[in-house]
Amino acid sequence: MKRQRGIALAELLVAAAIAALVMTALAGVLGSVRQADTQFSERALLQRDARLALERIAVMVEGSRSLLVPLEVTTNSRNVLAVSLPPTVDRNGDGYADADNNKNGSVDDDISTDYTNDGAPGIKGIDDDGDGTIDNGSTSDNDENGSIATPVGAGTGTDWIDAVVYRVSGTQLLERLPNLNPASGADYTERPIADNVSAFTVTRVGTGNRSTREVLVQLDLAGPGGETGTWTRRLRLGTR
Ligand SMILES: [Ca+2]
Ligand SMILES: [Ca+2]
Ligand SMILES: [Ca+2]
Ligand SMILES: [Ca+2]
Repeated sequence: MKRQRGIALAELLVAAAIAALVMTALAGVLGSVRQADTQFSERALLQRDARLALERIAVMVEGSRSLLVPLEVTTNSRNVLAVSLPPTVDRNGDGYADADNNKNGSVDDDISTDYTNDGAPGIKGIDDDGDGTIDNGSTSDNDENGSIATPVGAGTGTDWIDAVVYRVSGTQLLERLPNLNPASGADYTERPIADNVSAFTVTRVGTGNRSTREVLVQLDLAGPGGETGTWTRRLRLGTR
């Protein structure tokens, strides 16, 4: 009996030691599972945010009739994208397109020399031509390139080109939309549509066909936990 009790004590000690080892190992496994889960969650969140933002952009670009920025002549990538508000957008449901400023049933049909009717060269607050200066030139220089194209808008300006703009401010991607029943092209609101933005890159795609316009839109996100990702969409105007 005495001998057996001695064995029992030794077994108990061994069992305790094994249990401690197992607990330590388990804690390590749980720790790495938790870390992987956090990384996976951040990756999933970034992916969701990127897809939502790019889908929003796609709705506007694919519904639009004109690509404003990057400019027609531009081959360089830009960090800004601007299109005319799609004629299908009627946010207040009054039966007139939001872009039909004079509500006569046709969109953007009374454009003056300031195409966007915002009192600024090109699109207000945007460096249209990417020369490093915002709103340089005269208000009738609609691409800010220093020369006035002829003929310019011949109308009185009651139904201008309503710009939808995507640009980065800090680490946010902003969407600019005209307000409802805007008094002018300077009557708009910007809202963030993505956080954790490290880069927004827009490139005109040469389609070899003058009647179509395409852009490649790339969104780079970098989460606070260190996860990063790049998402792209190639968008053709006038397909929605
Ligand atoms: Ca109109
Ligand atoms: Ca308009
Ligand atoms: Ca303008
Ligand atoms: Ca400029």
